[in-house]
Amino acid sequence: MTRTALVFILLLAGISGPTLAQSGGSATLVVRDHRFEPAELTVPAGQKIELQVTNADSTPAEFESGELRREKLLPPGKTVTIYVGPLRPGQYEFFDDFHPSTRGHLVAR
Ligand SMILES: [Cu+2]
Repeated sequence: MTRTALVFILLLAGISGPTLAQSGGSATLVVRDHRFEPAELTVPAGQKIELQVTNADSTPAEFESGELRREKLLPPGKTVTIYVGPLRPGQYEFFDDFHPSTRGHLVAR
């Protein structure tokens, strides 16, 4: 291994460490035009997730999920924090209880 390659690997390790730590444990979700953005949200399994959910619509929404056992009002224009997990690997459906066709899911892996 050349010295340059070693430096590159150390650099990569240094970059990926903090980036993983940052994305692990938190995620953001937006309700806009009665759709979840993104409709599929990947989060790390096995740890508590801080979900920041913003309702960008001018009408109230309600984040609800039987699988995640959460129900939280999302006033128009507000951001609400919802804690979920630690989750086993898998898919977890959620929807807007005021607009049940507004659906999405978390993928824990
Ligand atoms: Cu409800």
